[in-house]
Amino acid sequence: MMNDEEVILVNFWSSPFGCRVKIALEEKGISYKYIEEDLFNKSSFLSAINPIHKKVPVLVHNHKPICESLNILEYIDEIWSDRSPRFLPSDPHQRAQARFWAYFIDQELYEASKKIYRGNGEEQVLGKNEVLRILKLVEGEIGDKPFFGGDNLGLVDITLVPFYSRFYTWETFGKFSIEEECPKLVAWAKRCMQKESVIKSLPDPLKIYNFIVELNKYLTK
Ligand SMILES: N[C@@H](CCC(=O)N[C@@H](CS)C(=O)NCC(=O)O)C(=O)O
Repeated sequence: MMNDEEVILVNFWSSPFGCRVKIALEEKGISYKYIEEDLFNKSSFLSAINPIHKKVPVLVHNHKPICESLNILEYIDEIWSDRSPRFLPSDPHQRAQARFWAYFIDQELYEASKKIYRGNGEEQVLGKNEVLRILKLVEGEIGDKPFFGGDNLGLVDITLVPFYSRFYTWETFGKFSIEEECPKLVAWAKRCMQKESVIKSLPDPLKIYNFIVELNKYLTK
């Protein structure tokens, strides 16, 4: 990386979306400045760099903002294409498949999981069943490879693994075991946890749990 390049990540510590960007930057060995955004009192800087959604993460590369985590992952892979690993396969069909699964996870998992820790009774059961349905579908895609990306982390791995630090919260609220239902997926997550990039980027599951308990109280005040 040229020394005059400036890379800034604007994020909130618990964000699974921001966690994706951290892992991607770590995997590529890109040094960056981290700015923690207060989502309860958003800065004018956030409004300036993400005027449409005012959400994190935002990557600011040489003063140019890039929004939406999956978009940021592809940007990182493209800009630093000379650095391994490549997050997207070179074969067009495999690349389209990787995008399909990354977008499937992105569109389905977070919303379904919220029903487990925000909902009660029937809604909670619905959330648990939806989460398991999604995880099982994704689990079916890994085959015999160590990672969805093959021997290295790829787009699908980086999209999904941040949610591993939320499994404890989902399981505690929903009273179920993901490992019992999706053993292959949990084995994959544990393999990911052996990567320095992932260990450094994932928040502590207990800290996430405590944060969600407090957030629930705040939201129902
Ligand atoms: N689709 C977006 C989702 C980003 C997102 O939902 N970020 C949350 C933090 S986890 C946020 O900024 N929330 C603030 C808000 O909703 O006002 C992405 O992938 O980057």
